[in-house]
Amino acid sequence: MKITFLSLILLISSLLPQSSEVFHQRRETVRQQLHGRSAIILFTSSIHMRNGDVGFDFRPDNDYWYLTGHDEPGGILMMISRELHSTNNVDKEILFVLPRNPKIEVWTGRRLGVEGVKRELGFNSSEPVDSFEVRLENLLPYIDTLYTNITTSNRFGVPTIVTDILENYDLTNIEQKNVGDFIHAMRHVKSDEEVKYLQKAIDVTGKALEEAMMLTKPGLKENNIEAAIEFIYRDAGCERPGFPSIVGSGPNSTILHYTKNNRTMKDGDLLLMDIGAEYNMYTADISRTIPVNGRFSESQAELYSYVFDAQQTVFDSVQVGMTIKDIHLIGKEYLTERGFGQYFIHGIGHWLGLDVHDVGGHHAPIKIGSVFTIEPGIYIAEDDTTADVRYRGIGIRIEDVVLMTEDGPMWLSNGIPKKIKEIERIMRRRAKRIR
Ligand SMILES: [Mn+2]
Repeated sequence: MKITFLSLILLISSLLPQSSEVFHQRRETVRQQLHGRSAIILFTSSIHMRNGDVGFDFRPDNDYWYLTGHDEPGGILMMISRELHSTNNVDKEILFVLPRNPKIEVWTGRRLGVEGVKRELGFNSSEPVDSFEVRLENLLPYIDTLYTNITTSNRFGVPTIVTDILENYDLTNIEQKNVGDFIHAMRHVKSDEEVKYLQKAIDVTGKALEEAMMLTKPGLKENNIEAAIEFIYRDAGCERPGFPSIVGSGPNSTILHYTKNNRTMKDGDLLLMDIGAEYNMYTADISRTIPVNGRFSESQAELYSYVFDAQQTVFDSVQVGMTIKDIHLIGKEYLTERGFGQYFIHGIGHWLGLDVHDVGGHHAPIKIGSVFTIEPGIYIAEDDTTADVRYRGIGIRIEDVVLMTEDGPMWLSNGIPKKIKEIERIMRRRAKRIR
């Protein structure tokens, strides 16, 4: 392809962070669905302490991020319905943030603060988090429905300023609902811009997998490969892995979410890598299974071809309107017909986006703009006497990402080596590399 100056500019600009206008538009779309005396409170977590005075790395809550684009701990978004806004003199939306504080910022880095939020995130109204309690206290008598993003899985991250209010105030006349009712349907369908971020995350993950194929050999440890993978992410400007990298060899290939990654790889092992770089908050999720010595054994190749063909069969039958459950049954049936259905012990895939297991659920229909994974697998533990001895200790998963388009399903992870011959060819190249 001939790259002109203009197309180069477009290529670069297309990967800029989303503009504040995108987030503003999303809030407007949410507000159109907010009726009567209702309000939304969306929080993002504070820093969680890891040990002593060291905190875990911060990453914003996805629903919060999706509506604000604010990437700092401790923020709270308050939005009210149009009706409430027109009958009361209350701001239609306020972003509460940690205020500027030079004495703290010299330790932990610059904050946007109230003025920065207005200037850079396009909010008309922003206040320090300390004002949140009074603002909510004033609002409560006027509302009958309160939408929040507090769920059972994230409730430990809810700032105390929110939990205190929910515990100490009389909310018996207020129905509490999950804000996901509005936001998750929006998050499910990806814009062109979101697909570009996902594509970048996937491309970098593919590069990392090729690098892993070139490095892997008997005697190296799983963590050597994990380190090479995550080096590529950071080197390419990705923020972090979207989930803990799974790099499991030999018997560890049959453990679905193995993340210790510290075993020495042996001749004859398979190595299963299930990994994903995160770029601009969007995560990839790709799995490849490779032979540690560079050549699949006969029984490994046999099971690999079943998994490979199961994945392609599912892809070939995917249509708009099907659910993840529907396509799961297609993959399950394929492997069952070959005698290995009982060793396919997880779902065929999931939605992908800001979360690796993105919002939507197994019963939501595939739409144009849906992004999801197809990841059949066969896992036969070393001591599984239900399988022929030559298959024991083999764990295989192949996972790729699909975008549903008007012309049908499209692989977003096309080109990452997957066929047995491609993988073996790449692994022969490792001999030429110095390590
Ligand atoms: Mn997955």
